[in-house]
Amino acid sequence: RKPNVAILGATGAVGQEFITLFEERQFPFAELKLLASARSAGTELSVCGKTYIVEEAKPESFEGIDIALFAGGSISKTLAPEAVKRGAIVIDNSSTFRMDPNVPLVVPEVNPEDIDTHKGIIANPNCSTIIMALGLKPLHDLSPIKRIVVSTYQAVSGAGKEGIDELNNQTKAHMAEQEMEANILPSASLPKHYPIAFNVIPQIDIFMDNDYTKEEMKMVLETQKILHDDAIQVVPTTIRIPVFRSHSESVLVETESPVSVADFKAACDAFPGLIVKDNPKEQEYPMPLYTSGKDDCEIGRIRKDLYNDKGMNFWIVGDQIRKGAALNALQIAEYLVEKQSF
Ligand code: 2RA
Repeated sequence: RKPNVAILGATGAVGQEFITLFEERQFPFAELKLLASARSAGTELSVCGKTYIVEEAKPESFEGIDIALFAGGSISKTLAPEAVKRGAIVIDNSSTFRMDPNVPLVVPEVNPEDIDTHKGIIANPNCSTIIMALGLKPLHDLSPIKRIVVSTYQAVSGAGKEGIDELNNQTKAHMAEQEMEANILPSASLPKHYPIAFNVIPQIDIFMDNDYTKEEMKMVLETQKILHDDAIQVVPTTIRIPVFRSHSESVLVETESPVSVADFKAACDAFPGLIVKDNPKEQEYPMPLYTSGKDDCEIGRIRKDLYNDKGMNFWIVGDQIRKGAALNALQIAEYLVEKQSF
């Protein structure tokens, strides 16, 4: 049987990506409901050649729905329990339920077995965590990971359509020798904003009491949950750069015992969703311009720590709207459909 599906947040960046992926992957569905806030209700969207009218999301919208894909945002908190109450399985891209012990947090290539433990809600990890997890898992399988030091280079589309508009507008203003206006980054909710065009901002989301940002602490806690090991040390620095799409990450990992570059590369090669692009002689390495719009993440610059034989260094890049959000969620839905478990 094919599921009845709802997409909540259908008009946003992640929602639009769900629609593109439905078409590309020929995701099987019986009925489809496109939902959004009252502001976007009435918008017409075409999915797989059929026109749908976006409806305002209400608790009753989930009546008869088997799988509900939530694109993200604070609305998940109220509507996810309502959808579950009505029999839907919610795959949620917001951060609301990620650390709830009753909610599995899943990257399908890494911990698909956790999907089966769900009690109605399955959480999609944060984009930077998902992309890093794809590089970590093949290494973790060769020797357990003890410690990670990661710096991210995150695209403006991680901050939504407003982030994209801001980089565009600031670039145009700068080229026209006009003042750049900044209202969104580093975080729209904060009083102070900086231009991202021709700049780098070492803050993503708000600061926590320990002076790490919320985005950084997501990388710590979510990585530990996905890899089922709270003892893994993660030391992150998350940075916004003036790139439209695809996050990049420089990752230094210490494992329990030494792993050779050849073994790690072979494991990455065999790992689903990961492409090894690593040929220094030919200047081949992953770059965000070339991973955008693609399903797979790319890993390169693989080399040993210069001073520690248990240390492995790599650079990983992935489309954060696709694998970092919509695709990851849809892969979870595909798992449920394949198992007819909805
Ligand atoms: C960002 N990680 O890039 C966020 C989006 N979830 O801002």
